[in-house]
Amino acid sequence: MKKMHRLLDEIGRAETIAVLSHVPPDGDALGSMLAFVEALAVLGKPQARAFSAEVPGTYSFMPGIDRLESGWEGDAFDLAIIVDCADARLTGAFLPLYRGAKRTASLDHHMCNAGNGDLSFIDTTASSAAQVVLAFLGAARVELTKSMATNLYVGVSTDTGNFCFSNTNGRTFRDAAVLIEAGADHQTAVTQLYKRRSLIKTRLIGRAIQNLELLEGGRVALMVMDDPDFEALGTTELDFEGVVDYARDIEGVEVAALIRKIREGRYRVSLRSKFTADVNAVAQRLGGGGHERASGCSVGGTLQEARERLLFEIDKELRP
Ligand SMILES: [Mn+2]
Repeated sequence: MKKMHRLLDEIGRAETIAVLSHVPPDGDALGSMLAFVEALAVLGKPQARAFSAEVPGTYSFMPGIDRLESGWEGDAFDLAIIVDCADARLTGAFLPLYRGAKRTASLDHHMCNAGNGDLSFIDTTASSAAQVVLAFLGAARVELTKSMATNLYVGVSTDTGNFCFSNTNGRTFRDAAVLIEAGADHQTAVTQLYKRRSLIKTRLIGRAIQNLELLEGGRVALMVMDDPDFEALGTTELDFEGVVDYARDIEGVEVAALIRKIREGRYRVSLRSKFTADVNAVAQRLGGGGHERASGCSVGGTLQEARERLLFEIDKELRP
């Protein structure tokens, strides 16, 4: 709390303030930035600016999203604040802005945050950076507006897979309750974030499901997408996000994999597991990595070779 007040002092002294996060931004990065920059106006700094080189279309509904600026020039900022960012280098094109600022501060929830900034608030018990921002707003006695609440709610919701991931805890729900009571537009957020999908992506999912096969007595589900499949659909890289989950969610399946061609002789593999199999180990043995329940790698060779190597490695993680 004492440290939070030191940040308030820094804000008070600064004439020019920039708020930054990682690129490309996710819901937590955007929600944390937007709520913070709005709060800075309440704290007497309406000239504070927030930056993001791009904004994925999914988040275009977020209140105040248009005030994010994609570039800057001019003098060094008195204070640069980064949110949801374990490493300042993740700010991409804004790294010179951050490095050039006279003072820096960081608000984050990542375990691996090395403590960027002159002042840093790293709270790994928070499921999202939005909750670290919420704690700061509480310490600063900034009254939550409806738009701040909605933006922070988007951060909490997206970083916890809408309250499903293992980082969801009691505090997640307590903070979410505070945001809902402050007027967070939870219905709009949920509809925009989770009930919206392009026709192309919907068809891609259909195609992937059509090509799905069950192996190992139904414990492994494999989706293979060869290029004619998705080229015909006009998909982009982003459309593949989450497709493999449809395979994982089949009853009895422990490991799911989506193999798709990225170029001749090279296949991209997305891996998911449900309860016990360590797909991080699978991916690492194939030169990739990730988490125990979600990982990825790329495998060379013909489709047949890639498939065999992958299944061989998956097999080792299947407990009898
Ligand atoms: Mn986050």
